[in-house]
Amino acid sequence: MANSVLIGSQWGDEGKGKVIDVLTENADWVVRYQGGNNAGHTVEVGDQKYVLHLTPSGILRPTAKCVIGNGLVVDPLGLAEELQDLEKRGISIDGRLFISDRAHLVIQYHKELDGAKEAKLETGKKIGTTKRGIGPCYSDKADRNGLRMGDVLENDFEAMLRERIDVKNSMLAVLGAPALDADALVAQYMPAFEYLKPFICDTVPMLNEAIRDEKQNVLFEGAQGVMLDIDFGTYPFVTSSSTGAGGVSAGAGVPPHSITDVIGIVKAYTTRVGEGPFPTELFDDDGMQLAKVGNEFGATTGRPRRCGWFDAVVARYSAMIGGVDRWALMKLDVLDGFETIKVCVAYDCDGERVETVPASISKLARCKPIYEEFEGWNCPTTGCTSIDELPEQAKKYIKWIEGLTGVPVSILSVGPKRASTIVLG
Ligand code: 2SA
Ligand code: MG
Repeated sequence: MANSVLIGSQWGDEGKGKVIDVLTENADWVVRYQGGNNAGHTVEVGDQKYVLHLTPSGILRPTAKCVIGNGLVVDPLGLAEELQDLEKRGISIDGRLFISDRAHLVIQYHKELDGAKEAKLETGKKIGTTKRGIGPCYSDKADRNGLRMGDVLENDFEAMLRERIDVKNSMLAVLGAPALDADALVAQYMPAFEYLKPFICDTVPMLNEAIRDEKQNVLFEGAQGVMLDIDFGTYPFVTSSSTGAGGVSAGAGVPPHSITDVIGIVKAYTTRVGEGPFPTELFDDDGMQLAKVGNEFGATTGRPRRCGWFDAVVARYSAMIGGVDRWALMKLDVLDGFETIKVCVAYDCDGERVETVPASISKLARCKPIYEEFEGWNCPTTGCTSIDELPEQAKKYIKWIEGLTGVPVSILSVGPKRASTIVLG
């Protein structure tokens, strides 16, 4: 039995919710291991649409157990609201959802600091964060003064919280932002903590038991993408967690060799929200067409996404770091109407051919894509439910992507519905 991980292999928003939904069919456990509610995974089940920010997507499969791992930063207000909403919609969570006592808490001051820091940065330096307090919360974790889920179970938790609010108010003052009212915050947060308490536990032993059990499948659900990874992404225009396969071990407390299957998820083109270099970004009609047909607006913030052609340099880089075994190739149908499709096969940087993603963002910003062109299929693929039904050119495009990246395509998506996801093996 497999322990799989699904990792975003571009800049996030590749359609993880949809693939997770297919993969969870056989999963006994679904585990988030990094990030927070800067993620937004959209899953459509029948005529119902769910956008999950912190809850693993497996919650929509009644037999799957779900873990919010230690590597996450959890906004308790957001999580309580999300879970209550699921309960209202008839999804049972009791005995199925486990929140790591080691996961860190995002409190209002993190969100305020996120916003205030961004506001201070001049244009061109702004990260374009989701303002969910992600960076400031991970900073506190690294700085060893964060609050963790397990603290909520302690008798002196309220005092701990008040002390932190005090300290953060002085930081907000330095940034010229108004102080927070501790009484109001405590009153606002305590009901959420009470609601979440029964779900908080030590998730590490239970997960290790599950991964050792040959009869159980564990699926790790990545958020964001490798190009937003704190180490390997386009730093500093990144999120603050390890978004790749390497994040699983640290973010869930399981051994690295327990992962037996790495699935990288990519769109048939590329998108990015927020700031930072993006070599294949398009500013022309083709870019508009990708945005429009692909409905490229963020699930979390509603922001329009920047669009461009598929970047094989990025895909190869992600595959190399994560050890990607197979691709989930998403939104192929968005390319249906293009006469000509382009793919970036390498970069030209100051006259030199570059085959991998450089660490320096100023170098990456100078990288011009070297494109190869491909004749489009110019007909709808949306109704296709098997690879055989695809137009010949679309099949060739898939083979071409496989050749350029060295990784086989094993899941293909040609539309938003469950039936439009084709599993190739
Ligand atoms: P933050 O808020 O500190 O994490 O922002 C830092 C940068 O990271 C970008 N960012 C994202 N970009 C794309 N998708 C994101 N989340 C997906 C969603 C979820 C997914 O649909 O919302 O695909 O797993 C995401 N989260 C953060 C952000 O724009 C900043 O550039
Ligand atoms: Mg998304």
